[in-house]
Amino acid sequence: MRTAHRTCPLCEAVCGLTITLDDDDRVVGVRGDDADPFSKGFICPKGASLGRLDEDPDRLSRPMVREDGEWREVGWEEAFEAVERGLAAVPGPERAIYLGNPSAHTMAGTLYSGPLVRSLGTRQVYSASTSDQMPKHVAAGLMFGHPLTIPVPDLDRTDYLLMLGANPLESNGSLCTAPDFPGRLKALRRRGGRLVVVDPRRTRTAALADEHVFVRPGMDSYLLMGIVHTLFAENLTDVRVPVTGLAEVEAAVAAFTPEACAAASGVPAEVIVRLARELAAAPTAAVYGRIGTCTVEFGTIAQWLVDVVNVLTGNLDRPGGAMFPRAATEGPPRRKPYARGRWHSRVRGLPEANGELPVATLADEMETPGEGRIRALITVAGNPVLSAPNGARLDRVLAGLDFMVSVDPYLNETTRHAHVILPPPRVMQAGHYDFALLALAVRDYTRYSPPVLALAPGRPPETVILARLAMIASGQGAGADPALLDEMILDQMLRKAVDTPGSPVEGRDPAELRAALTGSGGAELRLDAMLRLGPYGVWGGRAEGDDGLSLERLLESPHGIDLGALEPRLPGLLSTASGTVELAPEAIIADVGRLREALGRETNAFVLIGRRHLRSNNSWMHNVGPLVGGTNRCTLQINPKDAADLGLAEQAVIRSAAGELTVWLEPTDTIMRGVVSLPHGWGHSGSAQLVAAKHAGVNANTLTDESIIDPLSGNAVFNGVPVTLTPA
Ligand SMILES: Nc1nc2c(c(=O)[nH]1)N[C@H]1C(S)=C(S)[C@@H](COP(=O)(O)OP(=O)(O)OC[C@H]3O[C@@H](n4cnc5c(=O)[nH]c(N)nc54)[C@H](O)[C@@H]3O)O[C@H]1N2
Ligand SMILES: Nc1nc2c(c(=O)[nH]1)N[C@H]1C(S)=C(S)[C@@H](COP(=O)(O)OP(=O)(O)OC[C@H]3O[C@@H](n4cnc5c(=O)[nH]c(N)nc54)[C@H](O)[C@@H]3O)O[C@H]1N2
Ligand code: SF4
Ligand SMILES: [Mo]
Repeated sequence: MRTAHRTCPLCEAVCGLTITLDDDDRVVGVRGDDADPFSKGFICPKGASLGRLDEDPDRLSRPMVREDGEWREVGWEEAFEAVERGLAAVPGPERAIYLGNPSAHTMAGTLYSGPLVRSLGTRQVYSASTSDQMPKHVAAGLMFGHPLTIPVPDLDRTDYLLMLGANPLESNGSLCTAPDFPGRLKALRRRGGRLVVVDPRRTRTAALADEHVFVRPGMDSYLLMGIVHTLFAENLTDVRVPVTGLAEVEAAVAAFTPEACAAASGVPAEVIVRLARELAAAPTAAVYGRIGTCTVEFGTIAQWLVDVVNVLTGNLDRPGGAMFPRAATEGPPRRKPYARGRWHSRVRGLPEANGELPVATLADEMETPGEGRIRALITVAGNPVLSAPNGARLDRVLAGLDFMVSVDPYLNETTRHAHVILPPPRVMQAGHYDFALLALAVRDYTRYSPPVLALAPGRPPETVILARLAMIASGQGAGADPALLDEMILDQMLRKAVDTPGSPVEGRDPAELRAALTGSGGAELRLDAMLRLGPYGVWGGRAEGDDGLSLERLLESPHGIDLGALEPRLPGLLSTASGTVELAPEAIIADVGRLREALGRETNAFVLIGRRHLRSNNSWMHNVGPLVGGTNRCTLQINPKDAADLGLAEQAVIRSAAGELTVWLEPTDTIMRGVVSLPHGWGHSGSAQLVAAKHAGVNANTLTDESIIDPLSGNAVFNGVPVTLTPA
């Protein structure tokens, strides 16, 4: 028996785990790591099942090639040669890539998807971001100058938290990295703070709050507009950071009186006014909006308003408010102002955001004939057949591709359309560093987890799989040495650092710096370079001498290192053209017109929203017994009064503009009238996941409509989908 420590890679909470392995290297126990200064022993059922998930016999252990409808296991060299042939037949602009959610969690995805995208020579770049948080990036880019300059609520110090469209008691938090989110919310209440949750469902998070406010799906922007209107009308604004556009915001919200906003959002006017007064009066307060406010038709407006309120109440960038983390691998200061819409999609003319096109138009781009039609697709850690709007259409269209390669541990609803599947090794065999999530953490903290288990001989880590794909895509061939790519990237990074005036290594010799780096393999070397150059690094960050960070230092600290509470960072962090927080970006103010026009719009009798469950994660954790056991979770929640009015009993047929499903009903008074909720990630079919097949459920994204998006970000609309219901 031995124990190992590593970070859980399964959600955004970055919990430290203590893993017990037997002499045959089988995982016999997983518990929370009490010595982790950030997660302090917290663990959830998914983390506790990591061993089972990792040892799932249905995970692919060798590459698969599909020929004439038959799957065949092949060796790695043969698989990469098949990829080379498949990609060579398709010119760059007709190749596409889709990066799924786990690619934001793996070192492979965070370090190598950039080089892979660039080597493909295409603008057909898609990811789960446009099914998720793209409105946040666009709002942050326009207001703060960079799409990753995203503030997080200072959970541990705030006196008042207004949370919209998030349910961290199930999700464990998102765009707000906070292990033991539930415990942190309880602590907020214990110290006398107030928690208000806005959600069309009385969730477990809402049940824990001081107050729960029902809102009509997709309509949070009205609630927030009403709050901003009140802050101006009652002279409650207290701006403490440098801003431009204050007068424009005041003008833009003029029409959004609490009364008008109440009618549109379903939140009574007196509640809107009271929330505004409470936010202004609280010693410190933070507004936090998540998936329920992003995947809606006014998603970017909602994200903008969240931070407008944080600014107007004096809470942006102050302890207890909404603050900007300082990650250990943060790069040099961001200087270039944000730009979006630099190019547009071929078929629907939709603007790019963050270099990506909306996943809502992926099927159009594969299906519509003409020059530039997507003929080859790479998927990395994604299952868009279950996760993207109108997944049923994607399922049909993927079958028509000339070539598709998937980097994924499973043969599932999406990867079954691939010609080649390249399976990454087990989680325990991969090193882990949360580049993305630690930049959104409620405390500055760092932790590296080296692989717990060695790789089988000849089996490439996922970092190498992606590096080799990048080299194939750029024409260097299946035989090219992936280490050359790493050396090129390291060389560029170090050269840039020594050439940057004011950098801690300005004027030094890149070769000497390169020689100092340690680590086994390109990913560790790159991590070492980023840590050393970063704000706490040995090469001259904040700390002195031995206290500076490097890979070596992290390896000596297997439980992680606390880097302290968040500190104010404005105006230095801003990269807007004005150097201030731009409160009234032109594009957003123009879009407010759309929100105003929709004020008096007639609403559909029933709208659909989603939900998450603690023991699940999107589509891919239904193959582990302990995570799917118990009662069926793929049910349509409906208010019992609505079910009675419609004469619905056990099952119903639900229809939208995109499709229809027969669903099992779960009547519950926790959901507001006129709203029904179905979780996504189910609808398992054509997959080689034998446990999941027994708990198949239905694909909620049969109902979501890819023709409707949030126009500024291109984000998909999953919440507020008009539906009708009839007895089955
Ligand atoms: N209706 C509706 N749809 C939604 C949402 C919703 O709320 N409602 N939520 C959206 C959101 S927020 C997201 S993020 C998307 C997610 O969308 P996707 O990322 O497309 O879907 P996932 O189900 O997360 O699929 C993850 C895939 O990665 C594979 N995988 C797991 N671990 C690894 C690994 O280490 N390496 C590699 N290469 N692959 C791995 C899994 O086998 C699976 O195939 O879904 C979106 N879809
Ligand atoms: N257990 C578990 N954890 C997960 C995941 C998972 O699938 N399962 N997925 C991970 C991913 S990819 C992400 S992005 C995060 C998401 O993390 P969260 O944003 O916390 O996601 P949810 O738990 O879906 O909570 C969203 C809430 O929004 C509500 N809602 C729906 N529509 C609206 C609306 O219009 N307005 C308002 N105010 N509320 C609305 C829903 O009822 C739901 O309670 O979770 C991550 N963690
Ligand atoms: S909360 Fe997230 S990171 Fe923590 S143990 Fe559960 S799945 Fe893992
Ligand atoms: Mo997500």
